[in-house]
Amino acid sequence: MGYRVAVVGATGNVGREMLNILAEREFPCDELTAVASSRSTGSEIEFGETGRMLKVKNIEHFDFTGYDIALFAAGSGPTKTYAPKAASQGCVVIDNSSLYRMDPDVPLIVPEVNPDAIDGYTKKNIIANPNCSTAQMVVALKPLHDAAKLRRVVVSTYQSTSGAGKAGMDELFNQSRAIFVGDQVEPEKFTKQIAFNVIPHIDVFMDDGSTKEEWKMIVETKKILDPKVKVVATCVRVPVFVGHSESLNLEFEEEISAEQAQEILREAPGCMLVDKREDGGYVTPVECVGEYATYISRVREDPTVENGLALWCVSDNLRKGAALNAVQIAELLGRKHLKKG
Ligand code: 11C
Repeated sequence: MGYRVAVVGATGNVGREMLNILAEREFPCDELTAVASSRSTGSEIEFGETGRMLKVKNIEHFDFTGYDIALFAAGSGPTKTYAPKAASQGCVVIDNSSLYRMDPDVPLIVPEVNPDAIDGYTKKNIIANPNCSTAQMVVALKPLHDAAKLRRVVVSTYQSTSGAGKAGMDELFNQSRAIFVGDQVEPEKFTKQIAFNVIPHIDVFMDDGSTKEEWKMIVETKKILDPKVKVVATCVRVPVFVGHSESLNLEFEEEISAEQAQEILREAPGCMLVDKREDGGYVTPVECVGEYATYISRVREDPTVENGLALWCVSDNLRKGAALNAVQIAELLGRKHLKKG
């Protein structure tokens, strides 16, 4: 016996990946329903590469009664209206928006890092999925924190345009083409030209001069990993379609060598160490597209601080950063709480 599952926002970048990953991982679904806004109602979407087509239902009229799990990838606006409705109809919501992440009554889960925190989901029947930049970072940090107690993280991100949705990817494509043929380019989704450029600005500005993306990386890391860990982030959009990269500088309470860190990361859940210290012996975003792991490269000691390490990590932001993590949460929920069969 399997679950009755709804994917809300099924036609967007993340919703499509949710369907792909449910199919790839053979998530036990007795029923699977694609739900989206009225714009997509009635269209058909393939369930992964199974050849099975799902007719998209309208969120405005959708009844979640009898559904076990709803994976939401609909953005904060629709989530605010429909997630509480689904939760009150007895369906557990796993939400990819930022709306509930910092709610003390909603667990914020990365299964490799804080699986036991999921037990608190019953307060609201909602579980939050972190920001893509946070998810891959905490997967890399957790085993090192367990080994040597992390004190401070300095992170700079190199985030792909798919983090800004399909419109962000289209803008990169159209601008690149326009520049090649000598046409004028006007930024639309991004604040400056993204083709052949980098933009040190993701999400809105906060009063202290940081951006909301940077703030999310700080507060979400504290909630998932450890409230004592200090984090400072600089988040940058780069002209890449899929795959977020991060440069991390880490300070630990205890001594840890680069070699020890490599040993630990080689075995750690969700991590894939590719660190050959030679030309090409590291992972770049194009190589992680469609993959599950957080790839870690360039592990080295940072002699400018006590017990310091520097490293590079890359992951598919639509997968570990969003859809894969959500499906892993559903699997964890099934194992711990919603047992079937
Ligand atoms: C980006 N990380 O790359 C963002 C997208 O809080 O879920 C995800 C925003 C979020 O633009």
